[in-house]
Amino acid sequence: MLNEVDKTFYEDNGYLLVKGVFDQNEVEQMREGVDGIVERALQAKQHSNHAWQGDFATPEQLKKLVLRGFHDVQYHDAAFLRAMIHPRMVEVLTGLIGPNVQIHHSKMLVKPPENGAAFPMHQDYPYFPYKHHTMLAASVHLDDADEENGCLRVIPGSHKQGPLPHIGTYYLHQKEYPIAMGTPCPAQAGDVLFFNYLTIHGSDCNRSERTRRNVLYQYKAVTDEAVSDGHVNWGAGLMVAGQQPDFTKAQPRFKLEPQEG
Ligand SMILES: O=C(O)CCC(=O)C(=O)O
Repeated sequence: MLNEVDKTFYEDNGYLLVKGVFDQNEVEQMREGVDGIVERALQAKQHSNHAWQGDFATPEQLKKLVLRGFHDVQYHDAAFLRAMIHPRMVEVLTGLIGPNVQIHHSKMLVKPPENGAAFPMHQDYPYFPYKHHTMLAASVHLDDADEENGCLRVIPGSHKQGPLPHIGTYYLHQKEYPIAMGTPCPAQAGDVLFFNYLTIHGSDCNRSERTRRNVLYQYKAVTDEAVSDGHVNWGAGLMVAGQQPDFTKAQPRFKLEPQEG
Protein backbone atom coordinates (compact mmCIF):
# COMPACT_ATOMS: atom_id res chain seq x y z
CA MET A 1 0.00 0.00 0.00
CA LEU A 2 2.85 2.40 0.78
CA ASN A 3 5.43 3.05 -1.92
CA GLU A 4 8.68 5.02 -1.91
CA VAL A 5 6.92 8.14 -3.25
CA ASP A 6 4.53 8.07 -0.27
CA LYS A 7 7.39 7.59 2.18
CA THR A 8 9.38 10.46 0.65
CA PHE A 9 6.28 12.66 0.71
CA TYR A 10 5.83 11.93 4.44
CA GLU A 11 9.51 12.57 5.19
CA ASP A 12 9.48 15.88 3.28
CA ASN A 13 6.07 17.17 4.33
CA GLY A 14 5.42 15.54 7.71
CA TYR A 15 2.02 14.18 6.68
CA LEU A 16 0.39 11.72 4.28
CA LEU A 17 -3.23 11.11 3.35
CA VAL A 18 -3.91 7.43 2.66
CA LYS A 19 -7.20 6.79 0.89
CA GLY A 20 -9.58 3.95 1.70
CA VAL A 21 -7.74 2.36 4.64
CA PHE A 22 -11.14 1.35 6.07
CA ASP A 23 -14.11 0.10 4.09
CA GLN A 24 -17.72 1.22 4.43
CA ASN A 25 -18.59 -1.58 6.86
CA GLU A 26 -15.63 -0.83 9.15
CA VAL A 27 -16.46 2.88 9.06
CA GLU A 28 -20.07 2.11 9.98
CA GLN A 29 -18.96 0.01 12.99
CA MET A 30 -16.75 2.88 14.20
CA ARG A 31 -19.55 5.44 13.70
CA GLU A 32 -21.80 3.27 15.85
CA GLY A 33 -18.94 3.01 18.34
CA VAL A 34 -18.56 6.80 18.54
CA ASP A 35 -22.29 7.39 18.83
CA GLY A 36 -22.54 4.73 21.55
CA ILE A 37 -19.74 6.33 23.59
CA VAL A 38 -21.43 9.75 23.38
CA GLU A 39 -24.73 8.21 24.47
CA ARG A 40 -23.22 6.31 27.40
CA ALA A 41 -21.25 9.41 28.47
CA LEU A 42 -24.53 11.29 28.52
CA GLN A 43 -26.14 8.60 30.69
CA ALA A 44 -23.13 8.72 33.01
CA LYS A 45 -23.36 12.55 33.12
CA GLN A 46 -19.84 12.85 31.74
CA HIS A 47 -20.89 14.62 28.61
CA SER A 48 -18.87 17.80 29.11
CA ASN A 49 -17.74 20.05 26.28
CA HIS A 50 -14.07 19.52 25.37
CA ALA A 51 -13.74 22.53 23.05
CA TRP A 52 -10.29 24.11 23.38
CA GLN A 53 -10.18 27.50 25.09
CA GLY A 54 -7.80 30.38 24.41
CA ASP A 55 -7.35 33.68 22.62
CA PHE A 56 -7.72 32.17 19.13
CA ALA A 57 -11.43 33.06 19.23
CA THR A 58 -13.48 35.72 21.00
CA PRO A 59 -15.13 34.79 24.35
CA GLU A 60 -18.53 34.99 22.59
CA GLN A 61 -17.41 32.55 19.89
CA LEU A 62 -15.85 30.19 22.44
CA LYS A 63 -19.11 29.98 24.38
CA LYS A 64 -20.85 28.54 21.32
CA LEU A 65 -18.24 26.01 20.22
CA VAL A 66 -18.75 22.35 21.05
CA LEU A 67 -16.44 19.34 20.88
CA ARG A 68 -17.26 15.85 22.10
CA GLY A 69 -13.98 14.08 22.80
CA PHE A 70 -13.00 11.00 24.79
CA HIS A 71 -9.73 9.15 25.16
CA ASP A 72 -8.76 5.48 24.86
CA VAL A 73 -11.74 4.48 22.77
CA GLN A 74 -10.57 0.86 22.48
CA TYR A 75 -11.71 0.42 26.10
CA HIS A 76 -15.22 1.44 25.09
CA ASP A 77 -15.80 -0.50 21.88
CA ALA A 78 -13.98 -3.36 20.16
CA ALA A 79 -14.38 -1.68 16.74
CA PHE A 80 -11.58 0.69 17.79
CA LEU A 81 -9.21 -2.10 18.83
CA ARG A 82 -9.77 -3.77 15.46
CA ALA A 83 -9.02 -0.47 13.68
CA MET A 84 -5.94 0.18 15.82
CA ILE A 85 -4.28 -3.04 14.65
CA HIS A 86 -5.94 -3.36 11.25
CA PRO A 87 -3.56 -4.91 8.66
CA ARG A 88 -3.95 -1.93 6.30
CA MET A 89 -3.22 0.48 9.15
CA VAL A 90 -0.20 -1.58 10.24
CA GLU A 91 1.14 -1.66 6.67
CA VAL A 92 1.25 2.14 6.56
CA LEU A 93 2.62 2.43 10.10
CA THR A 94 5.53 0.08 9.47
CA GLY A 95 6.27 1.98 6.25
CA LEU A 96 6.42 5.30 8.10
CA ILE A 97 7.77 4.34 11.53
CA GLY A 98 9.65 1.06 11.09
CA PRO A 99 9.03 -2.59 11.95
CA ASN A 100 8.35 -2.26 15.70
CA VAL A 101 5.41 0.00 16.49
CA GLN A 102 3.52 0.72 19.72
CA ILE A 103 0.25 2.50 20.43
CA HIS A 104 0.55 5.53 22.70
CA HIS A 105 -3.14 6.45 23.03
CA SER A 106 -6.34 6.98 21.09
CA LYS A 107 -9.17 9.46 21.14
CA MET A 108 -12.35 10.31 19.30
CA LEU A 109 -13.62 13.72 18.38
CA VAL A 110 -17.00 14.86 17.18
CA LYS A 111 -17.47 18.33 15.75
CA PRO A 112 -21.22 18.87 15.67
CA PRO A 113 -22.89 20.83 12.86
CA GLU A 114 -22.75 24.63 12.87
CA ASN A 115 -20.80 25.05 16.11
CA GLY A 116 -18.18 22.26 16.04
CA ALA A 117 -15.08 23.62 17.74
CA ALA A 118 -11.85 24.73 16.11
CA PHE A 119 -8.36 23.47 17.03
CA PRO A 120 -5.80 26.31 16.99
CA MET A 121 -2.56 25.46 15.20
CA HIS A 122 -0.19 23.39 17.34
CA GLN A 123 2.28 20.55 17.47
CA ASP A 124 1.36 17.49 19.54
CA TYR A 125 4.96 17.28 20.82
CA PRO A 126 4.45 19.43 23.98
CA TYR A 127 1.74 17.07 25.22
CA PHE A 128 3.92 13.94 25.09
CA PRO A 129 7.55 14.72 24.12
CA TYR A 130 9.76 11.81 23.03
CA LYS A 131 13.48 11.72 22.17
CA HIS A 132 13.45 10.63 18.54
CA HIS A 133 10.23 12.19 17.28
CA THR A 134 8.84 8.99 15.75
CA MET A 135 5.36 9.69 17.18
CA LEU A 136 2.65 10.19 14.61
CA ALA A 137 -1.11 10.62 14.58
CA ALA A 138 -3.34 8.52 12.38
CA SER A 139 -6.61 10.42 12.09
CA VAL A 140 -9.32 8.08 10.82
CA HIS A 141 -12.15 9.87 9.04
CA LEU A 142 -15.63 8.57 9.82
CA ASP A 143 -17.32 11.32 7.78
CA ASP A 144 -16.30 13.14 4.65
CA ALA A 145 -14.38 16.24 5.74
CA ASP A 146 -13.85 19.48 3.85
CA GLU A 147 -13.15 23.11 4.65
CA GLU A 148 -16.81 23.76 5.45
CA ASN A 149 -17.07 21.14 8.21
CA GLY A 150 -13.62 21.96 9.61
CA CYS A 151 -11.26 19.42 8.06
CA LEU A 152 -7.73 19.02 9.38
CA ARG A 153 -5.11 21.50 8.17
CA VAL A 154 -1.35 21.05 8.24
CA ILE A 155 1.68 23.23 7.54
CA PRO A 156 3.69 21.06 5.14
CA GLY A 157 7.33 20.63 6.15
CA SER A 158 6.83 22.31 9.55
CA HIS A 159 8.03 19.16 11.38
CA LYS A 160 11.55 20.04 10.19
CA GLN A 161 11.63 23.09 12.50
CA GLY A 162 11.66 20.77 15.54
CA PRO A 163 9.77 21.58 18.75
CA LEU A 164 8.47 25.17 18.85
CA PRO A 165 7.53 27.21 21.94
CA HIS A 166 3.80 26.91 22.60
CA ILE A 167 1.72 29.20 24.75
CA GLY A 168 -0.55 28.47 27.69
CA THR A 169 -2.69 25.49 26.90
CA TYR A 170 -0.31 24.27 24.24
CA TYR A 171 -1.10 26.00 21.02
CA LEU A 172 0.96 28.31 18.83
CA HIS A 173 0.49 32.06 18.81
CA GLN A 174 -2.53 32.52 16.58
CA LYS A 175 -1.20 35.82 15.11
CA GLU A 176 1.90 34.03 13.86
CA TYR A 177 0.10 30.78 12.98
CA PRO A 178 -3.54 31.50 12.14
CA ILE A 179 -5.67 28.47 11.29
CA ALA A 180 -6.05 29.78 7.74
CA MET A 181 -2.29 29.33 7.26
CA GLY A 182 -2.74 25.54 7.30
CA THR A 183 -3.20 23.62 4.06
CA PRO A 184 -6.67 22.03 4.17
CA CYS A 185 -6.64 18.23 3.93
CA PRO A 186 -10.07 17.21 2.68
CA ALA A 187 -10.75 13.50 3.08
CA GLN A 188 -13.49 10.92 2.72
CA ALA A 189 -14.86 8.50 5.27
CA GLY A 190 -12.38 5.59 5.53
CA ASP A 191 -9.33 7.73 4.65
CA VAL A 192 -6.57 8.21 7.22
CA LEU A 193 -4.41 11.31 7.58
CA PHE A 194 -1.03 10.42 9.08
CA PHE A 195 1.02 13.30 10.51
CA ASN A 196 4.11 13.54 12.67
CA TYR A 197 3.66 15.02 16.17
CA LEU A 198 5.96 17.90 15.18
CA THR A 199 3.86 18.80 12.13
CA ILE A 200 1.92 21.98 12.87
CA HIS A 201 -1.77 21.26 12.47
CA GLY A 202 -5.22 22.41 13.52
CA SER A 203 -8.70 22.79 12.11
CA ASP A 204 -11.37 25.43 11.71
CA CYS A 205 -14.89 25.41 13.17
CA ASN A 206 -17.56 23.22 11.61
CA ARG A 207 -19.75 25.75 9.80
CA SER A 208 -21.71 23.16 7.84
CA GLU A 209 -24.86 21.22 8.61
CA ARG A 210 -22.83 17.99 8.71
CA THR A 211 -21.13 16.34 11.70
CA ARG A 212 -17.39 15.65 11.48
CA ARG A 213 -16.34 12.51 13.40
CA ASN A 214 -12.75 11.28 13.60
CA VAL A 215 -10.84 8.72 15.65
CA LEU A 216 -7.21 9.55 16.21
CA TYR A 217 -4.50 7.05 17.19
CA GLN A 218 -1.00 8.09 18.25
CA TYR A 219 1.72 5.53 17.48
CA LYS A 220 5.50 5.49 18.02
CA ALA A 221 8.59 3.39 17.42
CA VAL A 222 9.22 0.97 20.26
CA THR A 223 12.75 2.34 20.79
CA ASP A 224 11.61 5.96 21.16
CA GLU A 225 11.80 7.07 24.81
CA ALA A 226 9.67 9.61 26.66
CA VAL A 227 11.35 12.88 27.65
CA SER A 228 8.45 13.44 30.04
CA ASP A 229 4.91 12.27 29.73
CA GLY A 230 1.94 13.80 31.47
CA HIS A 231 -0.23 11.75 29.16
CA VAL A 232 -0.63 8.54 31.13
CA ASN A 233 -2.91 6.01 29.49
CA TRP A 234 -4.01 2.50 30.05
CA GLY A 235 -2.68 0.37 27.23
CA ALA A 236 0.16 2.69 26.22
CA GLY A 237 2.94 0.50 24.84
CA LEU A 238 0.79 -2.29 23.40
CA MET A 239 2.63 -3.75 20.42
CA VAL A 240 0.85 -3.00 17.16
CA ALA A 241 3.58 -4.32 14.86
CA GLY A 242 6.80 -6.30 15.38
CA GLN A 243 8.45 -6.99 18.72
CA GLN A 244 9.60 -5.27 21.89
CA PRO A 245 13.32 -6.04 21.63
CA ASP A 246 14.04 -5.30 25.32
CA PHE A 247 12.36 -7.81 27.67
CA THR A 248 12.67 -5.43 30.64
CA LYS A 249 10.71 -2.67 28.89
CA ALA A 250 7.61 -4.73 28.13
CA GLN A 251 6.00 -3.57 31.39
CA PRO A 252 4.29 -0.17 31.50
CA ARG A 253 6.33 2.65 33.05
CA PHE A 254 3.38 3.48 35.26
CA LYS A 255 2.29 2.05 38.61
CA LEU A 256 -1.34 0.99 38.78
CA GLU A 257 -3.31 1.87 41.86
CA PRO A 258 -6.84 0.68 42.58
CA GLN A 259 -9.47 3.42 42.61
CA GLU A 260 -12.50 3.76 44.87
CA GLY A 261 -15.74 2.50 43.42
O1 LIG B 1 -9.07 16.66 14.08
C1 LIG B 1 -8.95 17.85 14.29
O2 LIG B 1 -9.71 18.70 13.84
C2 LIG B 1 -7.78 18.36 15.08
C3 LIG B 1 -7.31 17.40 16.11
C4 LIG B 1 -6.05 17.85 16.76
O3 LIG B 1 -5.43 18.78 16.37
C5 LIG B 1 -5.52 17.13 17.90
O4 LIG B 1 -6.23 16.28 18.46
O5 LIG B 1 -4.38 17.41 18.30
